[in-house]
Amino acid sequence: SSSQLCKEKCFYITTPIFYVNAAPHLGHLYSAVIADCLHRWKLLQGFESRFATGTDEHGLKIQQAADAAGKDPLTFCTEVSQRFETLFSSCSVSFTDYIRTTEQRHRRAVEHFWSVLWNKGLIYKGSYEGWYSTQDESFLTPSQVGDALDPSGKEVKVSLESGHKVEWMKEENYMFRLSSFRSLLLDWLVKNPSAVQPERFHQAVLQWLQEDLPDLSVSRQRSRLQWGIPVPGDPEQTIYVWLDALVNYLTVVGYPEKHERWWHVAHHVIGKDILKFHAIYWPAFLLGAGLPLPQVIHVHSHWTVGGRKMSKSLGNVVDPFEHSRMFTNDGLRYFLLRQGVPDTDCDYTHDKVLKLLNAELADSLGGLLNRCTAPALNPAQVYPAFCSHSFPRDQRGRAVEEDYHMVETVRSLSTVVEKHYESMQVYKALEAISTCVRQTNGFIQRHTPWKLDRKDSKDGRWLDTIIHLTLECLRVYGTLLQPVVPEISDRLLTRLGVQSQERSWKDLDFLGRYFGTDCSFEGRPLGSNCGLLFSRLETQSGDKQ
Ligand code: ME8
Repeated sequence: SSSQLCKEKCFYITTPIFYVNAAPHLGHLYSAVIADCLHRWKLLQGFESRFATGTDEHGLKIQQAADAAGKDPLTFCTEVSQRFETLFSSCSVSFTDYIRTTEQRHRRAVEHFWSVLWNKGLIYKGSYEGWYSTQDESFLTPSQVGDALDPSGKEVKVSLESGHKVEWMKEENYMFRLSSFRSLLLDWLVKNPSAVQPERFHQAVLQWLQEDLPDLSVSRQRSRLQWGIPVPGDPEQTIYVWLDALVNYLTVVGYPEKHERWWHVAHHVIGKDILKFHAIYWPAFLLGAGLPLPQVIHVHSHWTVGGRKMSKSLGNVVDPFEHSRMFTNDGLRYFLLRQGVPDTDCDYTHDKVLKLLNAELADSLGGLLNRCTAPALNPAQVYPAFCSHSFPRDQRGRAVEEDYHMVETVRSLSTVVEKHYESMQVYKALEAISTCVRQTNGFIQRHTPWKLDRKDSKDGRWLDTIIHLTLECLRVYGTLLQPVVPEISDRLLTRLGVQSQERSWKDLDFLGRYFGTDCSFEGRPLGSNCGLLFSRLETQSGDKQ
C-alpha cells in the first residue's frame, strides 16, 4: 500500500522552492538541472524515484513585490510560479511533483507540523529583539551584521554574508527551542559524515554549531506580515516563512498521513546560501517533530558574472530562457554540469560556453559518431559482427598498447561515473566521459580505417573490429550521458539502433552485449540518421571558434 515504507531502491530528491518575487535566472535552473540529473540517473539504475520542485510564495518580500507590481499577491505568485514551471519543463527538468506554498495541501501540512511542535512544548511565546533581513527572510546575530552605505550615501546596517540591508526588530513572537537541539545536531553530523556534502560544507555546519545557538523566532506579527499562514489558534501571528517553506518537502510526499513511504529517502539539493536553514533549522524542526532526517543535503556553490554572485538584487542575472535558445537545452545543461563545481563558485561567460560545447559536443562526440557511421566507412549501415571481449586473437598484432588501455578505461567507465553521480560531482563524471571520447577518437585516428580495403578479408575483419569497438564506446557514452543531455543521448542511441528498453545501467555490458560466442552474430542494423548530434555554434562575429 502507499503508506508502506519503501525499503529498497527508492529515492526522493528535491530542489529549493524558489521565491517568486522575481523571474527565474540561471542559478535556479542550475539547481533544478542537478536534481534532474540525479533523478534520471536513479531511474536508469532501476530505482523508483520522485523529484520535487516548486515555488516559495509567502513572506514580506513577496508581499512587497506584489504591491510594487500593483497585483494581488496570489495572482502575482501564480504568474511567476508558472514561469518557473515553464522554464523547467522546457529544459527537460523532469520533476514528478510541483509544489506551491499557497496550496491548501501545504497549509494543512504546515498547520499540522506547527501543532506537533507546539504540543511537544517546543514552541513558546516570547519576545524577539534583533536584526532582520527581509531580502534573506533571516534573523541575524550582532556578529553577522556590519556597516555600509546605501545608494544615497546613507549609513545602513547590512548582513555581512549577503550584503542585504537589515532592520532592528522588536516583536512579540513565538520562539522555537532551537538551543536545546545543539548537541543532537552535532551528534547527527558526527555520526553521518556524508549527511552534508561536499565535505567543506559539512565542516562549515560543524563550525557554526561550535557557537551559541539561540532560540529561533518562528512567527511575525500579523500587523507586519499578512501574506502567510496564520499561527494555529492565534490569528494575530503569521508563521515564519522559512518554517513554512521547509515543510514543503513533507507536503509533497503526503504529510501528515502518507509521508512515511518516501520521507526516509529524502535528498535535498541546495545552494550554499541556504545551508544554515537546511542543515540546522530543518533538522532541528524534524527532530522536534520526531521525523527522520534527510539522507543527504547536497550543497552547490554559485554562478558568478564578472566575479559577483548572479542575483536579482545585483541585476547581473543571466536569462535562462534566452541562453537555452542560444545554446540549446542540452547544450546549456551540459555546460552547467560540466563546468559547475559544487565546492567553488564559477564564472559564467558566453565565450566559455561556446568553446566547450563546440569542442566536446560538436567536434569530439559528434565527430566520433560521424566517423563510424559515415556511408564511406560503413556502407552497410550496421553494427558489424564481433566475437571477442577484446581484440580477436588474429588481430592482436594490429592493436597497440593504447588500444588495450582504451578498452579497459571504457570498461570501468560506468563505475567511475556512478561514483561521481552518486556524490553529485557531475563535472567529474563528465570529465571522465570526455577523456574517453578523446581516447576513442585517438583510436580511430591511429588506425586510419578509411585506408583499409574492405575487399581484403583480413583488412575487412579489422575494419569491422574498429567500427564495432567504436560503436560500443559510443553506446556506453550515450547511455551514461542520458541524465545530463537527454535529447542528445536519445539521438545518439537511436542512431546506433539501441532500443529504448535497452538503455539502462544494466544493459551497458560493454563489448559483451552484442557478442556472438560462436561468432554467429551477424551484426545489427544501425538506426536511422537523425542529423547532426550537435551543430557547431557560431561566434557573434560569425567566425567559427
Ligand atoms: O532561497 N548560482 O529561494 P531563492 C547558483 N525560497 N545557484 C543559485 C544562484 C546562483 N547565482 N542564485 C540562486 C530561497 N541559486 C528560498 C528557498 S527552500 C525550502 C526555500 C539557487 O529563489 C540556489 O539553489 O532565493 C539557491 O539556494 C536558490 O537558488 C535560492 O533561491
